Amino acid sequence: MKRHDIVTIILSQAAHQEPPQKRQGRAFAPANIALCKYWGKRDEELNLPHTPSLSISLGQLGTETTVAFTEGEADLVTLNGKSIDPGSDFHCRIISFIDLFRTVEGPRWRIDTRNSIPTAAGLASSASGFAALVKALNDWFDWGLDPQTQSILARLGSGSACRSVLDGFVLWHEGSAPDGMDSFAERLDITWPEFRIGLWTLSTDRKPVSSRVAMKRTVDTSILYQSWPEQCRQDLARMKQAMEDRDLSAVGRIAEQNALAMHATGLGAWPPVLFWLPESVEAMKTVWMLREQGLEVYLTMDAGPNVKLIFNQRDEAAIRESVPTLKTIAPFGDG
Ligand code: 2P0
Repeated sequence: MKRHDIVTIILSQAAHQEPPQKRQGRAFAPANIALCKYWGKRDEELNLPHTPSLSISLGQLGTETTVAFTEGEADLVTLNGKSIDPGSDFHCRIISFIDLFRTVEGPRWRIDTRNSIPTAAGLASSASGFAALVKALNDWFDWGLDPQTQSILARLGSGSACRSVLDGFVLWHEGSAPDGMDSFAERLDITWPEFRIGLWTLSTDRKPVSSRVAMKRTVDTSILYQSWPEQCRQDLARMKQAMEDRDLSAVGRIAEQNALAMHATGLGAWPPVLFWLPESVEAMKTVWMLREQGLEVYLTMDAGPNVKLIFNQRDEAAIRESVPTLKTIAPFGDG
């Protein structure tokens, strides 16, 4: 099944199918951090995962996108006010995605994106980027699609983008249907005002291997990947319960073990996949030292060298003493 087939099916159910009546569409989507990770696809074309995953959306931190027609001869994509080179991967990925929603003959489009997070620093900017784009298209064309359906469209741009369509704790159902219509994101009905995520940025350089490539290599060659799907499902069930119980130590421990297991599958691949810098290892040791001193702080890491901390509001000041550069997010607002 091709991405275009899925878009055709979904848009046949949209409230409006005509060209946009509004001058532009605009939307914001938050970045998200997975607490149980998405790592490995059963379908590369549709970004269908081998496992379910669970994330926290980062409130006001994310991507704001505007879409409109342009008078120009060519499509225009801007990022934080600067136009993007049409030969770049970023430009190609966006154009091949918007081509799913338009005909070759029509006017060209202008896509303006603004990120409040460093692009390609392992802080999931492609997730908020594709989620904001789908939400902006839904606004522009007045499709009236519900969040679940928008999450399916966002997934076609980037897997983790399906979780960025929603706020709070978000579960991405792995699904089993070949067309992926049962692989969508859903918000968990849990509010936890004291829950905090800390972004410990160690490098904003572009990563040497993309998540897409790293995931594929891991699935294809890692001697450790076999155990991953089962661990993920168990972690996810325990994590959901721990969230319902507002049990920070359980949530933190499951998230940290899940992240380190994901990175271990990469080390088992060939050629090995390692996203960490020496500074990442130092940061991990700092977190473990703080825990030995009695602080409830846990870590998670994605496809990059940066470390994200999980803690409770009451420990923020103590953690900040050891990590002064930490950027703290209150995903449910200040509790
Ligand atoms: C996650 N990551 O769950 C995991 C953990 C990175 C590590 O989702 O190929 O950019 O576009 O579906 O979504 C990053 O992968 O990959 C990711 P594609 P994506 O957040």
